Amino acid sequence: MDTKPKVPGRIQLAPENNLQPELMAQARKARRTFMGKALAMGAGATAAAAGSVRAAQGDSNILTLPAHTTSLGQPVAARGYGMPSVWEKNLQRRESPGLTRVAAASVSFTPLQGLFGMITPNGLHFERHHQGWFDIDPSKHRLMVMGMVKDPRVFTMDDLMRLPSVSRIHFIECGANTGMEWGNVAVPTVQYTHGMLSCCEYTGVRLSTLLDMVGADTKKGRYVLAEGADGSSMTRTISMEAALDDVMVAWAMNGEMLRPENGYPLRLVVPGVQGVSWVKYLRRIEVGDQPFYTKDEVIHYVDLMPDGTHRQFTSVQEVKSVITTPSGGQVLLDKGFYNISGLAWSGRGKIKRVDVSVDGGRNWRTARIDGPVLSKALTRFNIDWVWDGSPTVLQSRAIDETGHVQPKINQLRAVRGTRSIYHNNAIQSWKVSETGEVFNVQVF
Ligand SMILES: Nc1nc2c(c(=O)[nH]1)N[C@H]1C(S)=C(S)[C@@H](COP(=O)(O)O)O[C@H]1N2
Ligand SMILES: [Mo]
Repeated sequence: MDTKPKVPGRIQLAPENNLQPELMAQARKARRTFMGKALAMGAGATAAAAGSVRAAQGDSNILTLPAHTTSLGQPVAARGYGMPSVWEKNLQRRESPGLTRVAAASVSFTPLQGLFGMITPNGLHFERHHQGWFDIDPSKHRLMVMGMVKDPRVFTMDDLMRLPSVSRIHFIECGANTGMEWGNVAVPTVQYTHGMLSCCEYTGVRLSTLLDMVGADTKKGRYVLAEGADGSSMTRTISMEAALDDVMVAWAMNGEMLRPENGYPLRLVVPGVQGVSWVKYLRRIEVGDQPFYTKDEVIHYVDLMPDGTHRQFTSVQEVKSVITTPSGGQVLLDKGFYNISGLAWSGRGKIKRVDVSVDGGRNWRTARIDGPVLSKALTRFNIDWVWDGSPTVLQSRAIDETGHVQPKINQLRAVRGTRSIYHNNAIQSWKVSETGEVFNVQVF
C-alpha cells in the first residue's frame, strides 16, 4: 500500500472535540456543503472547496500581518496559573447525558479524541465520584494505619511527605469503562466509550514503606483495606501481595499536588487495577486476615454472568486498546493520507504489540509504538493510512507482554454474556462512511 502523504487528510477538529449534538450536526452540515461544492465544481475544485471550510474559521491571508505580529503581547504572569488557549475551549471533560440522576454521584469523561502522547493533563483527567468532590484542608487531613500491625499510627501530610518518595507513570481506568457497550452500541464517541481512562505520573510513598513502619503482619495479614474520607466511605480490599508490590499512597499527579477532583490531598494508586480501588481522600488503611467484604466489592462492582451468578472481587484491567483518531463523531474532510493514532494498555504489564485493521478485521498490520513503553501505563500507537473514500471499518487489537490478546466483542460475550457492566476490553470498531463521518459500530 502507498502510504506517502499526497493530499494530506484533514480532520475537522473543533466540532468533534466539543461533541455536543448541535456541533456534531454543524460538522455534518459543513461536510455536506463541502461535498456539494466539490460535486458542483468537479474533482479539480476539491482542494479549494475544502479550503473554504477552513477559511470560514478566520482570515488566513499570509500577506496581511496580524495584530499579534505588529503589537505588544500580554505581560508575564498575567495569569499566575497557565490555562489552555481560548481556541481549545471545546476540549472539556463531559458528563454523558442521562447516565446518572445526580451529578455528585456521576462521571465526567476524558476527551481522548483531542489528546496526544500518553499523559493526561490534570484538568482533563476523568472524574468518578460517589458523593461529590471536596477540597480538603491538608493540614487537617490524617491517614490512620491500623489492624494487624504492631504500632498503629496516624500520619499527617507532613509526616508522609518527608518519607522516601517514588514517581511512577500509570493508567487509571474505571472498571465500568466501555461498560455501556455490553449489549449494543450505546454512545457515539471515544470520549464516552473509553473516556473513563487517564494516565499520569504519580508521586507518593510506597504502601510497603508505611506497612513496614507500623510493623504490619504481612504473613497472617493477607489483605489490606483502604477507606476514603468522603461521604461515600469508599472502601476496597486489596491483597497484601499487591500492597507490598507497586501500590502507592500518592499526593502528586503530573508534577503538582493532586487536584481536589482526584482525591487531594491523598489517594491510593493501585497500578493495573480498576479505578474503584484507587481510593481518593485516603484516610484509613487496615491490615486483616481476610477480605473485608465491603459494599463496594460484594454488592457494587460485581458482574452478572450468563449462569446467573455474580463475579465478585474483580480487579485487573485486561489488555485493551482504542483508536482515538479518527474516531466516532469526527469527520474526514477529504480522501488521502491519515495518521491513525490510538492508545493501548494492560493491567498485567507492558504492551508488546498493537495491530490495526483498516478493513473491518480481515487484514492486520503492526502499528508503530511511539514514546516509552511502561508497565501498566498508556502506550501510544500510530499507523499510516490512505483513505480511498470508500466506506470501511477501523479497529485496533493489543497484545501484552504476558501474551494476552484483546478479544472481539463476540468472544467476550461468549464467556461473560451481555449483562455485565465492568471489564469490557473488547476490540472497538469505528465505521468510516463514504461521507467521511465516523460512527461507533460493533463488528463480530
Ligand atoms: N473516596 C473515593 N474514592 C474513589 C471514588 C469515590 O467516589 N470516592 N471513586 C472510585 C472510582 S469508581 C474510580 S473509577 C476512581 C476515579 O478516580 P478519578 O475521579 O481520579 O478519575 O476513583 C475511585 N476512588
Ligand atoms: Mo469506577
